[in-house]
Amino acid sequence: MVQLSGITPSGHVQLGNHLGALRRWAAQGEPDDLYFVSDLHAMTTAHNPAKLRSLATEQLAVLVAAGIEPERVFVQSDLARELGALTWVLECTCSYGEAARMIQFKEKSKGQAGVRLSLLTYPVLMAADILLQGADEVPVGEDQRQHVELARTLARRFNSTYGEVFVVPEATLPPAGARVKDLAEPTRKMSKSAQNSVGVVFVLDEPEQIRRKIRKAQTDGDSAPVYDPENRPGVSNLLEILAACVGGEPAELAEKYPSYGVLKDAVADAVIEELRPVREGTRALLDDVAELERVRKAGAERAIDRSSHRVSAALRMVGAA
Ligand code: AQP
Repeated sequence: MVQLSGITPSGHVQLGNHLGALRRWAAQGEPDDLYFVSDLHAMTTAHNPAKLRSLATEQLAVLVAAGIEPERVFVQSDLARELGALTWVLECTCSYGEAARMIQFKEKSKGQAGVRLSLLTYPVLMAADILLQGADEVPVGEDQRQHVELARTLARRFNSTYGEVFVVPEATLPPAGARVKDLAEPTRKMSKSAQNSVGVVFVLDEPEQIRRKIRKAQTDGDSAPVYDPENRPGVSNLLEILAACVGGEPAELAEKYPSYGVLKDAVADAVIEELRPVREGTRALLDDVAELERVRKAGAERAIDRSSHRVSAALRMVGAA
């Protein structure tokens, strides 16, 4: 079984990415699972090239520092030749209507001027990511399910039209985990590309920054902490973060803390300790340019070795090589 998951360098890695994804990826430890930095997906809307490059490098370092074996990690654009060729073959297997009906495209393009064509076609690139690696399972949230469904359709159509090349992937639900909310707007999820970062804890924030952000977190005004996600999303978010870091149930943890001040200090301590090894490991890797370059090159070579036969076969079967 090969599982494939990605993280997009649309901003600095935040606490939610760590608790909801990276930490689990590192713990899963299945030898064939693959994790990648999807930098090509960060280009479907206006982007800054230098920033994209540095965020992709940073994310690679964060993935490795979070404990994911370097053998299982790669940067998407290092496979640009293979993915470019396969995306084209898959675009020639996909109808315009199938791409245009993607809900994410409709939502993200609505009312926008100068929408990039790549916003329409990026689900086909995503299909290429999946099919190139022969992934059996793609754990995704609800918003990405339709895209994995498209990858399934294209794999089946290709296989039945030209011959068996692709594994037909399945969208799986990631195990229920912490859904971390923005500290300043606790009804929204914490996001690396949030307009306002006061409520976002980044993995590379210094301990004092983390403490400051948590002290300022919105806590719904009542005097004692109670776990009630519906009516008290701010304090409930803090309790969920604490539970994700130290274990236990949020409702039980609430009883241990008589005031918001004490709770916030405990959450800050827990988050600082949770992120410390990732922050220190990332910084060390970013300082060791040669080592990071070696990890990146080795990851790319392995990912290409494992998968390039599928592009060659697909091109041959469509009559293009
Ligand atoms: N707040 C969150 N709580 C729990 N898990 C989260 N993830 C993201 N935010 C939270 C998980 O992180 C993984 C990688 O995310 P992604 O790069 O694919 O994009 P995303 O889900 O859209 O993450 P962001 O940080 O919100 O990015 P932007 O701002 O670009 O939209 C995924 O497994 C995701 O579930």
